[in-house]
Amino acid sequence: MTTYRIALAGNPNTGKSTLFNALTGLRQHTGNWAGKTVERAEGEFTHNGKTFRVIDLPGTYSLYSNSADEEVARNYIIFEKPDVTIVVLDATSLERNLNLALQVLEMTNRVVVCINLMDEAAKLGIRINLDRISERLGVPVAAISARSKTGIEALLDLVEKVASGRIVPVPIRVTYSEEIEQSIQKLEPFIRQTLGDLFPARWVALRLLDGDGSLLAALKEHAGESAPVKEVVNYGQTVCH
Ligand SMILES: Nc1nc2c(ncn2[C@@H]2O[C@H](COP(=O)(O)OP(=O)(O)OP(=O)(O)O)[C@@H](O)[C@H]2O)c(=O)[nH]1
Ligand SMILES: [Mg+2]
Repeated sequence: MTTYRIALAGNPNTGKSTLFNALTGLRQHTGNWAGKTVERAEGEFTHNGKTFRVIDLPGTYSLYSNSADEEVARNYIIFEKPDVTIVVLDATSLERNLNLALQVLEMTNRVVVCINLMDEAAKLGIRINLDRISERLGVPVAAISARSKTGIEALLDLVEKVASGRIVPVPIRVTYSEEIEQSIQKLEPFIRQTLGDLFPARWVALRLLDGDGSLLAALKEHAGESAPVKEVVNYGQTVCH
C-alpha cells in the first residue's frame, strides 16, 4: 500500500504543530534533523484508508538560506520531494503569510494552501474568499481551525487528491523585473538540459541569480557523483560571486 509523504510549511506561529498533533495524535516521534540542532517531528495518520507520513517543518518567513531552519525546510521540499506540501497560513495576517506560499509555489506545484486560525479571523470580522484565493494561486485552498479541529476532513480530502494526482495544481508564476526575467531565460534552458526535471529549473535559476551559495553547497552534497548536478553547481559558481 502506498504511503504518501506530506510536509507542513509556514511562517512561525501559524499553527503547524497544532495541526500536526491533531493529525497524528500519539503516532509521532521527534528528534533532530541530521547535523542540525533543529527539531524534527514526524508522524503518521490515515485518511480514506490511505496512509500519510507527515513532517512538521520548522516555521520560517522565507525559504532562502538565512538560517538553519530555512535550509532544513527548503532542502526537504527540494530534495525529499514530498507528495504534498501543506502551506499553513494565519487567516489574520494573510498578506504577510502569502509571501511564503508564493515561494513554495516556485518550488513545487504539489501544494495545498491551508488557512488556519479561522476562529480568530471570525472574531476580528475578517472574511476570506477561499475560491478567489484558490483561483488566483492556482492551488486548492482549505480553511481550518486547528485548535478546535474544524475543517480538517475537507483539508485532507484535498491533500489526498493532490497526492494521488486527481488534482494537478497549476500555480501562478510570479513575474519579476524585465532584467531578472531575461537572466532567467538565459539560465533556465541550461539548467533544464542538465538536470532534466530533477529540480524546478526556474527556481534553481532564481537561486543562482540570488547568489545562493548555500543552495549550491546543498546541491553538491546531495548530488554525490551526479555529473549533471556538478555541472550546474560549477556553472552556478561562475554566475554567483
Ligand atoms: N485560536 C486558535 N489558536 C490556534 C489555532 N491553531 C493554533 N493556535 C495557537 O497558535 C499558537 C501557535 O501554534 P503552533 O502550533 O505552535 O504554531 P507553529 O506554526 O507550529 O509555530 P512554530 O513551530 O514556531 O513555527 C499556539 O498557541 C496554538 O494553540 C487555531 O486554529 N485557533
Ligand atoms: Mg511548531
